[in-house]
Amino acid sequence: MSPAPITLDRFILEAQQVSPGATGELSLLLMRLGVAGKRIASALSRAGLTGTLGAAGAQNVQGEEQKKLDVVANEILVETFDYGSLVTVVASEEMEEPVVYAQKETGGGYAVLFDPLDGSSNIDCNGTLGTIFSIRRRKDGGSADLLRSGHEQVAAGYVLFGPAVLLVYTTGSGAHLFTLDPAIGEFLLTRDSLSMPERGRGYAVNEGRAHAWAPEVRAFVDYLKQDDKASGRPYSTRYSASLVGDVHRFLLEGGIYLYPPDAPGGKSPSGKLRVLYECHPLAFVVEQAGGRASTGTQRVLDVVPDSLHARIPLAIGSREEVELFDRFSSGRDPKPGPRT
Ligand code: AFP
Repeated sequence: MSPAPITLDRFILEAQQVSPGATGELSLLLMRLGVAGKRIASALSRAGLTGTLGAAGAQNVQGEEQKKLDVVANEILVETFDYGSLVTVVASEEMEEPVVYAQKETGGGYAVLFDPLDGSSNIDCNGTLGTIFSIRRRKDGGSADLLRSGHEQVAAGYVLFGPAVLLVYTTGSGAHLFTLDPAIGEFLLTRDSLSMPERGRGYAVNEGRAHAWAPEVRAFVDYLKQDDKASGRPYSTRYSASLVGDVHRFLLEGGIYLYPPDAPGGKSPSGKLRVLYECHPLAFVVEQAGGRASTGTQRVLDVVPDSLHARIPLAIGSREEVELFDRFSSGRDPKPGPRT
C-alpha cells in the first residue's frame, strides 16, 4: 500500500508539535484558511452557473471596480474568522477599514490581512486567480497595529485557483505546497520546503505600461529581451494578470515578476501593489523558498507602510534576477554573469 497522504491538517499539527511554546492557535487559524480556500474555490467553480460573474456595481477603496466574486471571497474570509476568538481584526484590500471582531476588542490574538481575490480581471474569462493572506500577532490594537514591517508576519501564503487548487504557506521555516484533492476535499502535501531556482528564464510585467516606466526599468526589461546565449537571454514573457499565478510559476521555474513604479510625475509613482495584502505576504513566501523581493531600492519585508492601503513597486522572484533589477534601479553597473 502506498504511504498515507499528508493532509494540510496533519502537516500543520506535526509542525506545531515540534514548535516550542506553540499554543495551537496559529495551527487552527491556518486550518481555517484551508477551509476558506475550499469555499472560495467552490464559489469560483460555480460562478458561471450561479450568476456571480461580472461587476458588483461598486468600487473598492482603491477606486477599482469590484467584481461580485471579490465581494463573495471577502465575505467568506471575514466570516471565517468571526468566531472562536482567535482573530481580533481582519483587514482586506476590498475594505476601507478593518473589521474588529466584537469579542476581542481589548486586544490579543491575531490579525489576518488578505487580498481575497487577486487577479480579478481574470474572473470573467476563467483565468488564474488567487487569495493572498498574511497573519500577524496583534499588539495594542487599532489600525496602527497593522502598520509594521513584513518581518512581523508569523505566517503568510496564498491559495491559487487554476486547473488545480493549490495552497502554499510559510510560518518562517520553509514554504510548503499542497494540492486540493477534489475526491476527498482535502489539501494534500505535494512539496515540502520549496526551493526556487536562483535564476530563471521568464519575466512577467505589463508591458502595455512601458511608456510610463522610468528609463532604468525600461533598460532592465530591454536587457532581458536581448539575445545573448552566454547569459541565458532572451527571457520569455509570462504575464497572466494574476500576481499569485505569476509568482507561483517563478517559485517553481525561476524568473521575475515586476510591477514597477511610474517615472516621477507619472500617475502611479508607487506602482500598483499593496504592501500589506500582496507584497509582504508573497515576499515572506518567496524568501523562505530562497528568492528575493525588492522595491528596487529596499527589501520588501523591511517596508513599513504608512497607511493600510499603501502601495509599493514590486520586483519578486529568483535571487539573481531581483538583484539584477536592483542594480539597474540604482544605476549601478549590472555586470550580469554568464548562465551557469
Ligand atoms: P486585481 O486583482 O485588482 O485585478 O489586480 C491584480 C494585480 O494586483 C496583480 O495580480 C496583477 O499582476 C496586476 O494587478 C495586474 O495589473 P495590470 O492590469 O495593471 O497589469
